Amino acid sequence: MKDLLNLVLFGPPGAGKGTQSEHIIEKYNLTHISTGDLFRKHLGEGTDLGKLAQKYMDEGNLVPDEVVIGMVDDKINGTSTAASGFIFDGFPRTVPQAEALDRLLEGKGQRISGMIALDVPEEELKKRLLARGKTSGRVDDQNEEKINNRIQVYAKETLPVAEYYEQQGKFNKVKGIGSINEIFESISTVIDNFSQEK
Ligand code: B4P
Repeated sequence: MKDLLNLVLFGPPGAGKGTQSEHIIEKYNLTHISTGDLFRKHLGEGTDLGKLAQKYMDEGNLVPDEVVIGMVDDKINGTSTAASGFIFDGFPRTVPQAEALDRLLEGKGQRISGMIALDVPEEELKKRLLARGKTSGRVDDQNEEKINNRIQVYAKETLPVAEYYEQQGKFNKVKGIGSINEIFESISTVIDNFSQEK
């Protein structure tokens, strides 16, 4: 199978992963896999998976690895190969998830092309999430305590994932403050380099 463009979009809660993904999928014709969106869909539909995820999400904790990995596996296998690759948004969030993703892709003769890590200071993250909480109805955006917990969980459980990709020479940091278009331009420059390296 030809080598596709498979990206990991990484960053703390509120860094703009979902926001930038919308632009990236359109420009590069990628299939979007956002574990946060998938869980919110299950939640909305009241599935068993949604009910299980809810108690973790509402508190800003991570959903257990085996649940997340199973859901991503299903999603990858259920996707037709018409797109030019995948963008993984908010996944992997732990090193075991990153290892599982490598194995899943390897089974399909694929690999991660690179990681893009959005860099945003903590004060700005809190401001953005509290602002979104006023309109989104998302329980996890609605008070400072939950937001602080998400940021702490990120530092403890998710940051090691950056190191995992750094060791593979796939880590790329992009400044995540400024206008959405400016940030998208920086991301595009990084992605165009991956494409040339392929
Ligand atoms: P996610 O849905 O991944 O949520 P997020 O980290 O809040 O989102 P993101 O960074 O995408 O922010 P956005 O673009 O929307 O996860 C939610 C929960 O699901 C987790 O806490 C966890 O419980 C669970 N979960 C998900 N994946 C998991 C996994 N792999 N393992 C275990 N558990 C998992 O941007 C935020 C705000 O900033 C928006 O309001 C946006 O308008 C604004 N914004 C964006 N860019 C901006 C800019 N340039 N300037 C100003 N504002 C900007």
